[in-house]
Amino acid sequence: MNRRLKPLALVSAASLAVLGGAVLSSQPARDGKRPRSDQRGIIKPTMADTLRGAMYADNWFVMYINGKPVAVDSIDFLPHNVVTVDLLPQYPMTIAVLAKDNADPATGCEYGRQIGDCGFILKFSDGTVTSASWKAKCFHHGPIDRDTASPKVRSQAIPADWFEINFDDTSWANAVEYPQDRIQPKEPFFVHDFKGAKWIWSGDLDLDNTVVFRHRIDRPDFKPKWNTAPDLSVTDVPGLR
Ligand SMILES: [Ca+2]
Ligand SMILES: [Ca+2]
Repeated sequence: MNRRLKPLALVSAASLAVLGGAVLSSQPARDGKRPRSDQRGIIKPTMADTLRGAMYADNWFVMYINGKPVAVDSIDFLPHNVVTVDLLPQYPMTIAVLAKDNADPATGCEYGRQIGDCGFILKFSDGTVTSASWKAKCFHHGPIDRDTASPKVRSQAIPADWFEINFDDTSWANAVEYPQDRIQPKEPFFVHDFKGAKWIWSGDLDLDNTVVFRHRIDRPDFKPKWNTAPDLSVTDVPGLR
């Protein structure tokens, strides 16, 4: 069967327990060498093969990797929070993030007629960080001209395949990096490792309210140490494929 390995997100204690149970036969040998294949030639990944991702969005995000949803901000807005996730990497890795400010779609404002700002930052333990090398495109902007007395917005439909590996983002502008004192992240940011990562958004940190980011990581020398792929299907779960 022609199966394509996809990153596996492990976001709950239950899923961690499932994976932990699944890899018992593949724990590293005491000499520290990689596990040998079993009598069937199967080499399973271990948690040592995974990487840890951390994301902070002002105010909300959903992230896809190689076309699969792997993380969603579990808190829409307040309090600001950091989302961490374990990922089983596969390169090339296409990261696609849809991020939203806390903005009323009809006015672009929050708390009545106030203008709120935004920001997104990400760091993976493989060294992947957000920067101006990421692509960014705004799909909802407002209130136009900062007119909160008579607020109007400009929006366009997000392409249905925005998260797909082969989506063509070549015409998109690069993300803009913003200084941390412009973002003013809350306390959870400072208890996680985001060293080296940059705060990014599209061109207007105040008025661009819905933004899609995309970034591809190529590691041509990457060779998985495992030779298995999931047998399960998630197509019976709404929103998953
Ligand atoms: Ca805003
Ligand atoms: Ca905000």
